[in-house]
Amino acid sequence: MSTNQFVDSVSEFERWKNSIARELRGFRLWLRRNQLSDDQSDLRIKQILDTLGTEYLTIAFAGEFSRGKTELINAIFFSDFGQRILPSQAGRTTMCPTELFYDQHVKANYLRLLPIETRLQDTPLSDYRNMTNHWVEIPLVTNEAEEMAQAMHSITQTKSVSRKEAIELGFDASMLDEDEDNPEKVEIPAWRHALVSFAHPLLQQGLRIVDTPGLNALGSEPELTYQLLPQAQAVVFVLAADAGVTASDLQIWEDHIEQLKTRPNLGLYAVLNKIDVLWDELSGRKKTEKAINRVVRQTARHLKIPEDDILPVSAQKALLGRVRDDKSLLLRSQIEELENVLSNTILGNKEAVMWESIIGETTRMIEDAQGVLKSRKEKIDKQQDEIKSIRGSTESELQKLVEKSRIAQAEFKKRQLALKPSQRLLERQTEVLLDVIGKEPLDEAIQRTLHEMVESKTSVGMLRTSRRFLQAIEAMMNEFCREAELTNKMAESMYVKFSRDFDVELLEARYLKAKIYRRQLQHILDESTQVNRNLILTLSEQSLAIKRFFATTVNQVLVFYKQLRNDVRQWSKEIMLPLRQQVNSLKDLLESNHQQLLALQYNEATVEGRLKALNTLVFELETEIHNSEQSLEKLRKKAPSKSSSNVVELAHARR
Ligand SMILES: Nc1nc2c(ncn2[C@@H]2O[C@H](COP(=O)(O)OP(=O)(O)OP(=O)(O)O)[C@@H](O)[C@H]2O)c(=O)[nH]1
Ligand SMILES: [Mg+2]
Repeated sequence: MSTNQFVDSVSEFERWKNSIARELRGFRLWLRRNQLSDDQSDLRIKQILDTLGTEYLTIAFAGEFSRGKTELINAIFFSDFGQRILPSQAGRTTMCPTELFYDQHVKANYLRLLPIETRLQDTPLSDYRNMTNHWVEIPLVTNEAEEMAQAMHSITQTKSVSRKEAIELGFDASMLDEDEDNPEKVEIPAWRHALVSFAHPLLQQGLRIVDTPGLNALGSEPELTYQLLPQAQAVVFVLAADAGVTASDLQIWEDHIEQLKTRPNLGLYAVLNKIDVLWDELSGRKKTEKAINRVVRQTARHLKIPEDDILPVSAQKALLGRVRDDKSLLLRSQIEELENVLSNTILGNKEAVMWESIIGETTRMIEDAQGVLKSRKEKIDKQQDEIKSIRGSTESELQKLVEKSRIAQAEFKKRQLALKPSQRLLERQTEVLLDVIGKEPLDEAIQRTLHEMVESKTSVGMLRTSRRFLQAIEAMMNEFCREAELTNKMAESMYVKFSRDFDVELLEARYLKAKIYRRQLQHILDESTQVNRNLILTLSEQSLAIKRFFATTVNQVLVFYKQLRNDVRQWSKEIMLPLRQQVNSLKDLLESNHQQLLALQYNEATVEGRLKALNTLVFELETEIHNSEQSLEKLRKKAPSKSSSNVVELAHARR
C-alpha cells in the first residue's frame, strides 16, 4: 500500500476513535457498578458509540474540469494499484460527484450510481442515500486493478437528451457539449451521484474522499456546496499551472468555494497542479522554480488567499513516480508536501470537531457522575462522625437517633416532591422552546413562500420572496435565542435550589448554547443567499427555479431545525440526569444509614463493625473516583493539539 502521510494520520484517527470507545465502554460499566446508570444514560452512551463508529475523515476535491482532480486522487491514494483506478483523461471526464469510502454498516465493496433522472423528484440527495433501490449497483472486484478501473469507468458515462430535458434536469444548457451525431441534442451525465465503498486500508480506517466533476457541477447540484463540501475537514480547489486562474476557475471559486474560508474546522487549499508543464530542462531548475513561484503569487492574488495555502504539484508525475518507484521523480512532483499539509489538516480539524461533540459530552457525563460520587462520600463522612459520637450511648439516645434518621428520610421525600414543580416548569419551558422552532411555524413560512413565489412575475420578485423567507427563518432563530436564555436561567435556578435543599455542592448546569446554533444557521443563510441569486437568475423557467429553491435552501433549513429540535430534547434529558443520579444516591444512603441504626439499636451490630463497614465504603468510593479521574485525564489528553483555530465553535449540533 502507499506509504504516504495519510497512512499515519488515518491510523492515528482510528486509534483515537478506538481509545475513546474504550473509555466510553469503561464508563458505562463504571456507572453500573456505582448504581448511577439508567436506561437513558445507557442509551445515550450507545448512541455516542454508534456515531463514533461511523465518523469519517473527509477530504474533497473541487475545481473546473480537466485540472487534474481525479489524477491527484489516483496519485495520493491509489498508486499501489500500479495504474489509474479512477478515470482521468483530457476533457470532461468525471461526470458525477463520487464518494469513496468504506461502508461500515454493510461492510462490503460496491459501486452505486444514482440515475440523473432522480433530479426530477423533490427528494433531496441526502434522502436518496438510504434508499438503495433507487441506485444501480455494480459489483466491484477490488483486488483486480483492471476490473476495478473498468467498473469505475461508469462514472464517466453520459447520455444524449434534448436541450429542454437538460434544462429540466437542472443543467445550464450553455455549459453542455452538443451530441456530435445529433446536433439537436446535448450530452449530460448519466448519473447524479456515485458511492464507492471498498475495503482499501485507508478507507476502512475512516477516510472518505469526494471527487467532483468540473463543468460547473456545483451549480447544478447545490447540495454539494451546501452539505458535502462544508462537512469535509479539507477542501482542495484544483487549478492547472499551465492555465493559471481562468475566468471559469474564478467563477467556481467565488460562487461555491470561497465562502468555505470562514468555516470552522475546515482547511481550504488551492492546488496548482501540472507544474511539470513548467519544467524546462534547458533553462534549469532554478528558473523553473522561479516560474512556479510566479504562478503561485498570481494565484494567491486572484483567489485572495495566502501564498502558503497554495500548493504546487504534479499529480501525473507523482503517480508515475510511485508506479515506477522513481524516487527523484516523486520528490520533484512535490506531492509529499501536499500530503503532509492535507493529512495534518484533516486530522487536526476532525479532532477539534470531535472534541467539541463526542469527547466534550463524554467528559461532561463523567464529571457529573463523579460529582455524585463525591457528594456521596461527603455524606458518608458525616455519617461516620455521627456513629463515632454514639459510642457508649444509651438505648434511649440510640432511639433518638433512629427517630432522627426517620425524620430525615421523611424530610428527603418532601424535598424530592418540592423539586417537582421547578422540574415541571423547566419541562414546560422546553416545550415552549420546541414550539418556537417547531414544524408548524416552519411549514407556515414555507407555504407562504411557495405561494408568493408562484405568484411573482419576475425573478426580482422571486428574489425578494426568497429573501423574506430567510428573514422569517432568522426571526425564528432570534426568538429561539431569547427563549433559550430564559430556559438556561430556569435550569440554573433549579440547580441552585437543588444544591440548597439537598445540601450538596452546587453542580454546574450545562447550558443550552443557542449562540452556536445561531452561527450555524447564519452560515446556511449566507451560503444560500449566494446560491439562490445564481439559481433564480440563471434558471429561465420559473417553476424550475422554485423547485430548486425548495430542494436546496428550504431543505437545508428543515434539516437544521429538525436537528436543533433533537438537540433540545436531548439537552432537556441531560440537564436532569445528574440531579436524578444525586437523588437516587442520597436516598440509598439515607436508607442504609437508617437500617444500620436499627441494627445497632437491636444489638445486631456494633458501632465498631459499622464504622469498619463505612470505612470500606469510603475506600471503594475513593477508588472509583480515582478511576473516573483517570478516564477523564485520558480523554483530556485527546484535546486537539495540531489544529489551532476556532476549536470551540461548533459544538453539539454536529452530532
Ligand atoms: N501534464 C500533466 N497533466 C496532468 C496532470 N494531472 C492531470 N493531468 C492530465 O490532465 C487531464 C485531466 O485530468 P483529470 O484528472 O481527468 O482532471 P479532472 O480535474 O478530474 O477533470 P474532470 O473529471 O473532467 O472534472 C488528464 O489527461 C490528465 O492526465 C499533471 O500533473 N501534469
Ligand atoms: Mg475527474
